[in-house]
Amino acid sequence: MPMQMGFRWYGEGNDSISLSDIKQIPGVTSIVWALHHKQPGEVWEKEEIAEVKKQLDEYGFNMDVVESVNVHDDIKVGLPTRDKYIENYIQTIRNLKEFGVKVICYNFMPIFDWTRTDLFHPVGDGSTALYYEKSKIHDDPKEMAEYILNNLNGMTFPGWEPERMARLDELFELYKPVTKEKLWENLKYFLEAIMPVCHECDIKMAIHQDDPPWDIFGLPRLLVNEEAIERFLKMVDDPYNCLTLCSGSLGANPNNNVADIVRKHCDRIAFAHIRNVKHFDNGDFSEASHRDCDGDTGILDIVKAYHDCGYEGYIRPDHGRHIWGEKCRPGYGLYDRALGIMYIWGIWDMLDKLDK
Ligand code: DNO
Repeated sequence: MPMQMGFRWYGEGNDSISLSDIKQIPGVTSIVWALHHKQPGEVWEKEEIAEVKKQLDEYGFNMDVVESVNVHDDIKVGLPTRDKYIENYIQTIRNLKEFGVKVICYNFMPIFDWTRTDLFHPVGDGSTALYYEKSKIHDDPKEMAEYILNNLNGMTFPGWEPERMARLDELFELYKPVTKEKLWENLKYFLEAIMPVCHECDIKMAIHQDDPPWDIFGLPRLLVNEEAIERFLKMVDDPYNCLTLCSGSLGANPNNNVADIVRKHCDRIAFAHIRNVKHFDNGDFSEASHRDCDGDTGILDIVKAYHDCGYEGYIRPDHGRHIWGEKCRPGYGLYDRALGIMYIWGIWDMLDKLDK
């Protein structure tokens, strides 16, 4: 079995892209989906999942990968109330199992998910892309949250729930005693509680790395480099404790060699995000097309590493640029991600052919 190609879709009425558009991209078999109206900590009910399944079935897509079932802040902070939210998470895993879900992509980033300072930064060729300007991140987190929420055109983005963003002061207060070590402990507690259910349901938990891979606004971030990934995999050494290996998140730090990580830990990668990043000397970075020479992430080496390892898991192109005037969610347009898929297939198919 080759790797399985997926495409992230935000759901009917919550995405400018239709399933019929996605169906026309060669080789996509999985829709990477989520229930976007859910707050972290809520149970995903069977009827709600069934609704999405019906939509995907119509086009012959599977729903094997869900991204994200977000983890409640009380679990990350380690409050006594965490057990109740872990119970809910377990119920969600059991419900997802009924529909054949195989992989849950999640993250353990405090308060914010991926963070950028400019969502539509000119690339220089007429397109725009997500951009990170290091010096801006020392400023007010509220200003940044407001900027991001105002640019989602009324659409929801997991990790950027307006309800949570409205409580930023309270959340920062809550995380004050949470050191990096405490956060590791809380992650371990969470994973150990759910691993037996993952075995029972045959669902892999696949953690997404922190994006960008360093502390921001004084908040600790754990999954930032190879050393941290090794610590994570050993901490709960279980075949169901896996990675969503995100080349772009890790690639924002030029010291990370993603292809090496793929070679070392391929058996624990359940899901791969492939994306290219271009670095600037002052620490800023811009997202780039998937083409290897447009960025510094080493897309050719990374795809080759997956191929060499006989990777059979799920892959999706990650963010794309906004091209050809497309009006879409930041990073999640149709055109550039479709080009990304064709680039990945191009490398993959040629490597297959050379093997024969
Ligand atoms: C960024 C995405 C992340 C990812 C979550 C997983 O575009 O890759 O938002 O979905 O961190 O929980």
